Amino acid sequence: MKQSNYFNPTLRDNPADAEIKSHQLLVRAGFIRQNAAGIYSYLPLGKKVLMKIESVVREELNDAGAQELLMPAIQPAELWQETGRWDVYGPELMRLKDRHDRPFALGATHEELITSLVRDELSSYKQMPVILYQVQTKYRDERRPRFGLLRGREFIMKDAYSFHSSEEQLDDAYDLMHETYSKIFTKLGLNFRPVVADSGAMGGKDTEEFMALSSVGEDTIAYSDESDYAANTEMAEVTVEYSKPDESEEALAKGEAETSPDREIHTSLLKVNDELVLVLVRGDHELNEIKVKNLYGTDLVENVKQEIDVKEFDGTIIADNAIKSIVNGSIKGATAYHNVNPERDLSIERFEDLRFIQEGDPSPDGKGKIVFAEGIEIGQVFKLGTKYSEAMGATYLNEGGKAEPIIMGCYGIGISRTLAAIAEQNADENGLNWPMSVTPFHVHLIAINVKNEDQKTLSDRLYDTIRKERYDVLYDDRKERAGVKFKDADLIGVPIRVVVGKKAAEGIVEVKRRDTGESFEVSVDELNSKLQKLFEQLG
Ligand code: 9G3
Repeated sequence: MKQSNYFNPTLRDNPADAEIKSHQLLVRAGFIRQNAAGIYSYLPLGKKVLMKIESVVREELNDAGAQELLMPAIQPAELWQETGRWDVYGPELMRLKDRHDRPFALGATHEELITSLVRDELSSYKQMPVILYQVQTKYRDERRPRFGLLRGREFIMKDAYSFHSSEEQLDDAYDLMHETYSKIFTKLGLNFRPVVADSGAMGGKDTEEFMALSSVGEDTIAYSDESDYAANTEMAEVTVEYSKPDESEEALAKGEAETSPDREIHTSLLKVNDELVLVLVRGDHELNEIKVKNLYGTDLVENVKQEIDVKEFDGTIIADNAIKSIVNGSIKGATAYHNVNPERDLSIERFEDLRFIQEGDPSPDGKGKIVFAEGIEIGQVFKLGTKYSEAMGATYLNEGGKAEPIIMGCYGIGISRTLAAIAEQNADENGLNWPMSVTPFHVHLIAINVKNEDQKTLSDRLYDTIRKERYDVLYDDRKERAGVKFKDADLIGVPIRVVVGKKAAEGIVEVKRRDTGESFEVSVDELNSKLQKLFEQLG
């Protein structure tokens, strides 16, 4: 492709609303343009990368035996009413009316749609297992779209759904998709980790997220420095055993006393369902309300802003396990106490794991210590069970001829989000830097001075000979100064650059790697073997 007529508007400056480098660079390098908040156009360079990511995803999914289909983005409201989700989701679910005033949703995801499809088609255990997938545009009206493609209101997702006649079959599909995702993200050159995303109970893994490590990620991962244990910090369980130091217990006294944080008792008053519960955590820890929700099996947990006197409180008191380690502790606030010995002075109903895990805590699998990292969620795998098939009457006849609800799994990859994550992980201060697996072009050919006959002739010739080797070549044949061409080439981030300059007459060109900046002078007749070697290195 010759840049002299390529639609690739590059910019010198960062767009005002772009806060992270992948967003800044994708706009400046002419890969995307915003049309509205969280809504983007992919220009030719961006579209080429999207297609490469999709082809890696398709290759691995097809290899795994999944079958590609395509569902509509416009979904009849009735389907979402059958599962009750029409009323569960608020303004995030984009809705519209057709010309007959009938209500529709713009697809945020496709569980309802796919279940309505299979309930008419899958009727026997003999037809399962089956994994169906699509690559489709999704719509979610995020309150605060930001970070470019990382959190958009229209985005591209590969969503897959699996259908089974037994839990074992679902487990096999789940494991197969987990393995397939690892292959995909490895091929895309991402630094990623699968993360336990559901109730931290090890083994009961029915939801995992694939996180691309990045400081701009919105999720925090707790992972072991010695094993492959990794979980969302809100899910990670704390397995520290606490015991009381042998220290003489002083008499309880009113009033404040200076103690170290690990001897302080922090109280949180919560309304759980409709019951008041006082939760105690040690001063150097933080209450994890998700764990309170999981403990009581409810989402109805809210903070009650009210000062209480723990000695007067006659509701339920529960404590994080670390409270067991406190001797002569202190409680601050309106009604302060010191020399508090929790098990002696407070009627604690139960000790549980209620705190957020911290860096340095032992990994729950007993191997190594916990380290934190930010991550971008680029994929997720779910065991759905029969939630949708029961709600929508999708049943099959089992071996005994009895109708059973179909058992389902679902598996997503954020395609456009993955593009941004790859950009985020590989970019440097000069611009984008694409791995060979997704780069929009393999070689960036630059003629320094197209008015110079030697340079122009040689460049035109190389443009043909390099493409004959099946390389995709972006040829900068513009009447621009060298500096402009190099800046644009750094921005766009094609992995290998061939520069035709002053030594064209001697048949010498420069070959340069975008990732390391290494450059080599090469004679024209060695060029193709040099490119071949570089390709092997860059994989
Ligand atoms: C909605 C809206 C937002 C949503 C959902 C529904 C997230 C919703 C969860 C999933 C689960 C899996 C298939 C592919 C992998 C993920 N945000 N989820 O269901 F209406 Cl507005 O999407 N779906």
